[in-house]
Amino acid sequence: MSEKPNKRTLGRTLESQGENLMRVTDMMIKPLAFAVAITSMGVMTAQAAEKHVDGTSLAYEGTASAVDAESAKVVRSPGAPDLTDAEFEQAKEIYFQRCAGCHGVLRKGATGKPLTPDITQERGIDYLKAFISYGSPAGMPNWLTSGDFDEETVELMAKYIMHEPPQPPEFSLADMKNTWEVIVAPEDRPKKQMNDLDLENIFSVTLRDAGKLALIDGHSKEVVKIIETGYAVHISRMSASGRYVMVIGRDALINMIDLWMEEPQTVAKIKVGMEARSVETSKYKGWEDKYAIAGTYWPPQFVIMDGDTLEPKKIVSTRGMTVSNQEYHPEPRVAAIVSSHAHPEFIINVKETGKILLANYEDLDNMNITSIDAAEFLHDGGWDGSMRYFMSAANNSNKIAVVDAQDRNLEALVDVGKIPHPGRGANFVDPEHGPVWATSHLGDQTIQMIGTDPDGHPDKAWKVVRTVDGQGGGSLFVKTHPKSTNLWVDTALNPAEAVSQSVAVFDINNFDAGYEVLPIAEWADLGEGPKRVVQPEYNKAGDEVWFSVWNTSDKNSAIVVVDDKTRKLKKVIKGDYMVTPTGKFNTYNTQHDVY
Ligand code: DHE
Repeated sequence: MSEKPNKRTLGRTLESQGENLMRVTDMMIKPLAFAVAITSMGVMTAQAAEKHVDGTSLAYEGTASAVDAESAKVVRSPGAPDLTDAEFEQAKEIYFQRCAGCHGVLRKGATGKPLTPDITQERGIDYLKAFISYGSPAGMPNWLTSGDFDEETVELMAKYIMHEPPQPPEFSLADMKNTWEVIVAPEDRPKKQMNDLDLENIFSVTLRDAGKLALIDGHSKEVVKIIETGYAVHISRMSASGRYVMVIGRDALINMIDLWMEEPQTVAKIKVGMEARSVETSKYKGWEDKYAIAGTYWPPQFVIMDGDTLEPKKIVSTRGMTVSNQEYHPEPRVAAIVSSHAHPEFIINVKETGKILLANYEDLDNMNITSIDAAEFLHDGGWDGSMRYFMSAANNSNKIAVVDAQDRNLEALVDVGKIPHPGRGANFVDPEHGPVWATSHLGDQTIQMIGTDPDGHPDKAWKVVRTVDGQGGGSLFVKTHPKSTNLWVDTALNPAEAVSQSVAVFDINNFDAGYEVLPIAEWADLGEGPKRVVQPEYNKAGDEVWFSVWNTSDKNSAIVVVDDKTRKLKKVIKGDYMVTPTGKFNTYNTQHDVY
């Protein structure tokens, strides 16, 4: 793993993430383990637990925070049981690793309930201990009965959350500049491509737990280069020119990789905060590659950087009022960011406030930001086929927010299934309903198509025009390609192994025929492990689909390439370097927003 300020914590974090995912899944497979789970209303039955699917989303969102627990300052609070310094430190570390993903760093609540002292002190220690021990049907794990915590740890955590939440430090322009490194200055970079790679068909593959990224040639399937990155790269995005790959890790480190160098390499890097998930570059005509932007989970802000060097220019806080209760939220995390093609703007999802910001980058000193009220817990999303409308999942509101990037306003809020999770979604022309954009769901088995053509099909626009059942809940990503008639749906977090290790594929011209299941993990022939099949991604030609077979870091993983037309196995890419592949991003499709 690459060098990081809080390496000690992160090592353990990585292990616990894998374990956490496995543990929650276990509980879902054996619902009796939930039988004693209590709620504020009483005891939860095994039957209720069996129906309950939120364990899936918990496994997804409950991963450890990259924020360094040691950096958060302890505040002792009146009315809370005393703790020694050592106990505080221990509890803080456990909280950041196990609890912050759902309850938020400042415990103001996200998908988990708020845990501020006004609430926790009123509930009292016995209630808190029971809750931590046995969990709840709303997704709180049963930390004691699962064997993760002993009685002492339960008591420690109950006491800890009765104190004010320790706040990690802010991250200023000076802090960013301290981490900023231009490894090859723009004037020293090549003026033309210095290698003979097909730069339109490279896959940038996250090797999550190795702290690395693999660039793989889409034709030969050979590794072009393995590049050291930050901790757990989350996504790659392409610069508008297609020359630079921008990758961001959970630890908020951005690597800017120049594909024109004889051997592609990192030419600039910067840490923009303590925890992050999103990066993008300016794509509006005349502004290509001028700026880059990154959004952070902690601190809650985004930063606009120089597109050639990553020099940080402008930081904007996202703290503010929620759209529903108009209540102050101290920690609204920045989720997906896309680059507008209609105006020189970035479109930014602010998760906890439910606001979508249109940040205009024409004049950073007099910055114009349009704030659109959408719905809470905005997460991922992508463009409709015309690239005028941004389709964004407000996942715990069970809605898709549609932003008109041209008119800069909210076009619609569409009710969909439970916890929509589209990735960037999938665009195609439905034989009955015209142009649609599709999403699958973490919380149910449905895949839903929303009409996206207000001019040609006004009666269908911004309505769910078709719902089909897939293999089950726990779906993270759907994908198709303009040249394909297949719609691929993963179910990576489904509790049943047979489902999480395979994908469903629909014929978009014949949904009535149902779906075919391809046993992707079995094809990879990897031996033991969870082997979750995640994130379909097309090659440039649209005739191959690549799937990650995501195993734990101590076991073998692979990428499986499927022929799109025949739906037959084409190639298994594996090797010692293939550690926990998660996302993979085709250069051309990512650059041009083809999905
Ligand atoms: Fe992701 C996209 C956040 C867990 C793999 N993930 C995103 C985006 C956000 C996000 C905000 C959209 C970025 C954009 O478009 O600008 N992801 C989060 C979380 O907060 C969450 C729930 C918990 C966490 O602690 O990170 C989370 N994500 C995961 C995983 O467990 C996955 C499966 C494996 C991993 O890397 O940890 C995962 N997320 C991905 C991938 C994308 C992504 C592959 C990009 C999909 C695409 O096609 O664009």
